[in-house]
Amino acid sequence: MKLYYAPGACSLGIHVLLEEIGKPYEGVVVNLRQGEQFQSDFTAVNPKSKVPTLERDDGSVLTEFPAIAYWLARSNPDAHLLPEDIEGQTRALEALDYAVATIHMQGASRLFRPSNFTPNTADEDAVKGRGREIFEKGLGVLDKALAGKEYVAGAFSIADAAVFYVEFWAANPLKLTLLPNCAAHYQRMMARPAVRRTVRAEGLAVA
Ligand SMILES: N[C@@H](CCC(=O)N[C@@H](CS)C(=O)NCC(=O)O)C(=O)O
Repeated sequence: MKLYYAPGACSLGIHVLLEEIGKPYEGVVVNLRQGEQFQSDFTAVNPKSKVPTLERDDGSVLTEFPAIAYWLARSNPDAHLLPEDIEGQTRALEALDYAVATIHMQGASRLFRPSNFTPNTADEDAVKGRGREIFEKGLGVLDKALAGKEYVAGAFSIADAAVFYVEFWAANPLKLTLLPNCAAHYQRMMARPAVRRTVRAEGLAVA
């Protein structure tokens, strides 16, 4: 397999899952700042111009964090990346979707790329402000969901990989103080050998 990723981007979560699984894969860095996602070498693989992108051993390509995470979990049952029971699976998907579709796509995207949300430079601070509100509210919801739990759906699952990358953004580039349950979850994640290997492989400086 080949994982196309950008250091510190949302692909961090899929990178963690690949390390948890432990099968061989190649990491390919896509430099988003230099616009490599729009160059033909990459768009030939993923015309959406986004990471994470996973090229499987048969050459087929998967995009979208939830789909990649779900496929990795279902095709590697020994890694126990999804709960066995339907309630646990549903809760894992619920948190995964919230982290990716709301906290990331609606909150962080406004904060990091305000120009994608308005044609007027003068409005960008307002866009960022709304992004911060969505991002912080989202982390508040996750903090409540994590009360009394080590991981989002009980045992470690694909949901934790998604929650981890938004916590990572909060703690690092955004320098926010995580609420207590998220802070404990973030530290628990950082203590996992697979997460340590991923952070090292991506060359990330962490708080
Ligand atoms: N919906 C996609 C979102 C992926 C995404 O937004 N990735 C960002 C990095 S965190 C990206 O590749 N951005 C490049 C760009 O927007 O130019 C998913 O779930 O994988």
